[in-house]
Amino acid sequence: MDFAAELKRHVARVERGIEQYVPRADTRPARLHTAMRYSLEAGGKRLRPVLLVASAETFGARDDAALPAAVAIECVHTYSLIHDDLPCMDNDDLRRGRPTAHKAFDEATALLAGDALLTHAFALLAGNYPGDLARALVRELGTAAGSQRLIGGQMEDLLAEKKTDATADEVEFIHLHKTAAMIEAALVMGGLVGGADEAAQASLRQAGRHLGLAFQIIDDVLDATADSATLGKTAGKDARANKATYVRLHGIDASRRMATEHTATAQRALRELPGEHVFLEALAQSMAQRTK
Ligand code: GRG
Repeated sequence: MDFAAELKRHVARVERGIEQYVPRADTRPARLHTAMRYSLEAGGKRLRPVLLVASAETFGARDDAALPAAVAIECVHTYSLIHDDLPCMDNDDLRRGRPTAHKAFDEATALLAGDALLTHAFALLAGNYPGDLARALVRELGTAAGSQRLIGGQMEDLLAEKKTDATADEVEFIHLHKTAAMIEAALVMGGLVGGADEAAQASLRQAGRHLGLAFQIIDDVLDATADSATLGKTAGKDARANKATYVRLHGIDASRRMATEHTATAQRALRELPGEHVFLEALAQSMAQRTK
């Protein structure tokens, strides 16, 4: 398998899906739809939708069946970035190599664009899948993005900034909920589209949990070691904002070792899946080696 070519194929498919399944920028009110597309089209890595599409393919999903779900998860992810960058949260000026949405537009437009991306995701799931599958996908994404996962992780992250002594348990909670929940959901939603059975869904969940932790640990390491131009977002912010991170608790070398261990655990879970999962395993490896 040519990993780079496969990745390019999946990313191109996701970009095509975004073009197809999100209202055009000139849809009234154009300012809102322009802002939604501004953030969506800023060129993120598309990790979550690629995981979703690749997971669905592992279970033999027909071509493009996973696209609406892939666009839905990228919409929710992008909403979370827009809101995270707002002055009332992380107050950041740079995202995906561009001015953040509230800098390029204004705070109210950024807030509404985030809200609209979040709600659009669920309309996409409800409108593009048959009853039982739509219900399962809505439940999976709604749970992953909800108060006990993504939003809960963000809340604890903000609370931890006010403390000087975040524990390993608190850091793991934040990262499991703020980061791993959506990566887990991407794999499981792909499995649902492809008709994965309960056992396979459990393996996907286990893989997503460890992939998500590895991804966040690398994110912490990159924040401490890479520059803003490479990352396309402000580097070195964690230390300045007193963030509860793996690097702060364990140091860079131990954090890198932990990321390697979580990646290996995720790959073991992927090997339990039926069907062809070479691409997913290679993607896990490339996530561990990423430089941005
Ligand atoms: C506002 C509800 C709410 C949640 C915000 C996404 C988020 C939670 C915070 C952003 C900061 C952060 C470090 C989050 C952890 C998840 C993460 C690493 C997000 C960035 O994902 P990438 O690297 O981004 O996949 P791209 O731009 O490539 O899609």
